Amino acid sequence: MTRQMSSVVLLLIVLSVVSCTTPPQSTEEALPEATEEAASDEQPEEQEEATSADTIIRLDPNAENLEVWKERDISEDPPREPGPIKTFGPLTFFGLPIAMTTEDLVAGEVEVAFIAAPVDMGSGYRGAGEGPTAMRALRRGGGSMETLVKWKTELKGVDYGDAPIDKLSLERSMPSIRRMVREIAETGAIPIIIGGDHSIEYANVAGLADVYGKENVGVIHFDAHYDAGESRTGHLITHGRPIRRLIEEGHVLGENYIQVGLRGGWPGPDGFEWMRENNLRYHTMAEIDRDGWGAVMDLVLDEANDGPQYLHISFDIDVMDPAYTAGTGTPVAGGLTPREVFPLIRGLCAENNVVGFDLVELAPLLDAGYTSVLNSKKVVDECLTGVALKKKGLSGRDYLNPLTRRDGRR
Ligand SMILES: [Mn+2]
Repeated sequence: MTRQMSSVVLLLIVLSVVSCTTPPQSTEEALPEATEEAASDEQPEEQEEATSADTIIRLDPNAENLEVWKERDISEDPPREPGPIKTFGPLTFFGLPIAMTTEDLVAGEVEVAFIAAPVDMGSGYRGAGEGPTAMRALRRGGGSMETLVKWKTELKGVDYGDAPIDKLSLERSMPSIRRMVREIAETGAIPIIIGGDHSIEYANVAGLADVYGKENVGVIHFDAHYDAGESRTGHLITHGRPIRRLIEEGHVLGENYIQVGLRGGWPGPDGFEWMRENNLRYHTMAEIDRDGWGAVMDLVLDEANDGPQYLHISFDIDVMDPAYTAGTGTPVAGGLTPREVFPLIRGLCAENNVVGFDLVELAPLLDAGYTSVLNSKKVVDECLTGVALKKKGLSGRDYLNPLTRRDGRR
């Protein structure tokens, strides 16, 4: 079977234009009644809004007329044996070889396949669409002195190209991202999806559930924001509501959904009530401030073990403090530090059967000094180090290589 792999080139496919039928509300209308101070902390586009049924913009992953997936034209390609292709010069995630087809994944016994999902229509603050470009471009700053394990040596990884999104429509972009995630997962490889805004988490987790079964995948969701909002201006999916969709469509059980890092002005009491009614587990910055990071980190690791067999991690870089990830569309003060995030991510990926990972909301045009992309890349690096540790039998949340820490002799 010939698979259409969407390489970077496929992004240039001209897609038919979908007209948005619902005029956006003005920011003024969308703002809740609130004090000036509270309003300034909240993102207007995150506000809840009841939408009447006749203005809902359809989100039907099975509708053929919403499918923008195209067969890649391989008629001009030179004949070759299937397998990963090493590149010399073209930028790929972590400098990995590229794969164009599922045959390449299978022939290369690929264990980790990166894709880009350069969506930024779901944010309202454009720029996250360039996240994958920045992640591919950053060549420096790798390695793990903590473990002395090189995941690129231990795991077979590839850059599987870009999902063929419709830059003018979130609704049309979800099915093709979901299909690509499914395609990777069906080979047994771990899809690593680089966004793009957080709307893509819906497609990512739904795609994993297509393969591993509904309610068989748990999710750890790192975010400053609630991301379980109701529809907004007719949109059932934006970067503020992937969780709501995943729970309501039954892909993930609420009790297997764990949020970390919530802070700022969203949600209000209704959102917390909704999470409790649906048995979601959450750890706010208020809890972390009260109990300390070590205690909450151990709790998150324990909760990840207390769930279904498969785990997806969704990492919104705005969970970190804007001091470390200024390059994001909706920053919120008072977040996690890299020193808190990195060992937790490494531990989660070392202890669990991680079947998917996404990193979202990196907006490199707002990223002064490369700090955001450097920290973002390290987050992915830490997870894959964890996956490699698990493969080597060095599992355990606290593993550190004995050579790289004080051993009492000196
Ligand atoms: Mn988010």
